[in-house]
Order: sequence, then C-alpha cells, then structure tokens
Amino acid sequence: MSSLERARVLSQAHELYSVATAQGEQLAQVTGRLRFLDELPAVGDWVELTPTDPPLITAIEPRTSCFTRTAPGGGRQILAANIDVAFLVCGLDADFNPNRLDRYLVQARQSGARPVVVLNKTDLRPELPRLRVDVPVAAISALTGDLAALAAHVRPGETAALFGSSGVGKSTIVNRLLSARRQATGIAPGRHVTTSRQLILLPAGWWLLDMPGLRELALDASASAVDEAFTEISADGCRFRDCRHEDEPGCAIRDRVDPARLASYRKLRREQAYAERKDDPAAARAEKERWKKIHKAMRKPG
Ligand SMILES: Nc1nc2c(ncn2[C@@H]2O[C@H](COP(=O)(O)OP(=O)(O)O)[C@@H](O)[C@H]2O)c(=O)[nH]1
Ligand SMILES: [Mg+2]
Ligand SMILES: [Zn+2]
Repeated sequence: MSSLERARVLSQAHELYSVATAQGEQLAQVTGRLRFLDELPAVGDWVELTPTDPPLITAIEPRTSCFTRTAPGGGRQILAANIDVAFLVCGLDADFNPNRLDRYLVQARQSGARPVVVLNKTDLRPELPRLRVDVPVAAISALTGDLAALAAHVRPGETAALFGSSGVGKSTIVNRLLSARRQATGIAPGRHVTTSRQLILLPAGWWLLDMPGLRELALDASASAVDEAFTEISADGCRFRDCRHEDEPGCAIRDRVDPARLASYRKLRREQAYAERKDDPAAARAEKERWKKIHKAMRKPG
C-alpha cells in the first residue's frame, strides 16, 4: 500500500492543481469533502496527497501567511499561501511611486510576510531614491544578473513572492534565478511554463512566486494592517485612541508627521474602511459609533 505524501501546490486551473512531490510535478484534484467544506487549496499551500489516480488532495496544512483579495462576487479569495518574504519590486527607470509602495506594504503586513523593497535596474540608474519608510532594501540589476542582494533575504526552504507593476522586471528576476546552477533539493521541480501565479522551486532551494499586480485589486486589509505599515503615525499617542488624523479636532499627529506619508495613510485608511463597510454592515455601525464618541469628546471641556 502506498502512503500519504506531503506536496505543495504550484498552480491551479479550475479544479486541477499542479503539485510538487518527491517524484516531480503531478496533477491532483481535491476530495469532495474539501469541496463541500469550501476548503480549497491555494497556490503555496502544503497539502496531504493520497496516491490514487488521479492523486487526491485530502487535507490542507495550516497556513503561515495568506495573500487575499475580495472576490468579485463577494467573499474572499486566497491568492497565495505560506509566503515568507514579499519582494516589492520597483524599476529605477520609472518614477518611483512612494504611495504605491505604501499600499504594497499594507498588503504585506496584512498577509504576514516580511516585506523587502527591491530596487531593480541599477544598471540604468545607480543612484537610489531615498525611501520614507523603514523597510529592508535590495538594490539589484536583473539584467546583469546581480541578484545577490535580493537572494540574501530568503533562507533555503522559504518562499518569496514578487509584487510590482508590469515592466519592473519580475519575469527577468525569475528567469535569472532559474538559470542559476542547480543544486540538490528534496522536492523535484517540474517544468516551468509561465502562467499566472506559478510557484517555482529555485535551484538555490527556495520557492518563488511571480504575482500579478496587486495595485488593481481592492484593498483587502484590516485597519490594524494599515496602522502597522505606518507605525510613525499610528504608534504615536493622539487625543483619540482610534483617531485617523483627518478632521478630528485636537489631533496631535496631523501637524507633526511627513505630510505626504499622512496623506498616503489617510487614503489607505479610507479605502480600507470603505471596503470593510461594503463587506460588513457591523463595521459600518462601528464607524458611526467611532464618530459619535469623537463628537461627544469634543463637547467635553478641556
Ligand atoms: N536595463 C535593465 N532592464 C531590465 C532589468 N530587469 C528587467 N529589465 C527589462 O525591463 C522590461 C520588463 O521586464 P519584465 O521582466 O518583463 O517585467 P515584468 O512585467 O515585471 O515581468 C524588459 O524589457 C526587461 O528586459 C534590469 O535590471 N535592467
Ligand atoms: Mg512578467
Ligand atoms: Zn489624530
């Protein structure tokens, strides 16, 4: 009797999952039970595989991190699971967009992955922009193959995902890392067809996922994920514990922090609150309650 196996989901098309096993890449389906429970695997999931023909995914291991989006028909879709490092890639040939970076940071904080800003194309422009956020930075050139600064942020066995707009160099980075000298790894990598969201096991022994642009997606994050991406704004005491530093009277933050960062923070908080209210009527009530408290505090003397 053959036994259960641990496998990893590399990509998904409809009800078929391409999984990496010790024998190489296989196509698997999920059991009716998982489908009934609506516990469907996502790219990056570690799963239990039963060696039937076709192989069946019978269980999903608990996730250590999760990138999600609000599904078009409502509910939540998992885009990628178990990502340890979120590479936020910018191209130095284009204008550096700090607000976009703030948005990616919120998404990374929400997921549980460690964010690293990747400044690519140093061959075109060696001088680096000054970041207004305190995040590790890797300056690289995917064209010349100078990727050591990026690879240094991932340990063998870990998983990284590339985020960034079209044209910043994500595919070039993947191809460069793939062509590096092959080393022995426990799980056999399969063919590398370029589809959307295909997890790849690199010769260096870590996993890499090329993500489609998150910029177009509605923000799927909690208020605290936004705050975590703006610690210099949110960690500071203010007159109101849940102040958004907008029009709240007596706000202590508004005049003290970088105005561009504050504007970016406000924009993301508004977007977050809007998405949450759409998602959840209870949140809409909580928002009303928040303003009620603020107005009440305003009326109090001192
Ligand atoms: N000069 C230069 N060009 C690069 C570099 N990395 C990528 N490119 C070019 O930028 C363009 C977009 O790259 P691509 O990998 O397709 O970006 P993606 O859309 O993020 O996957 C291509 O023409 C690449 O050759 C780099 O480090 N330096
Ligand atoms: Mg690409
Ligand atoms: Zn405030």
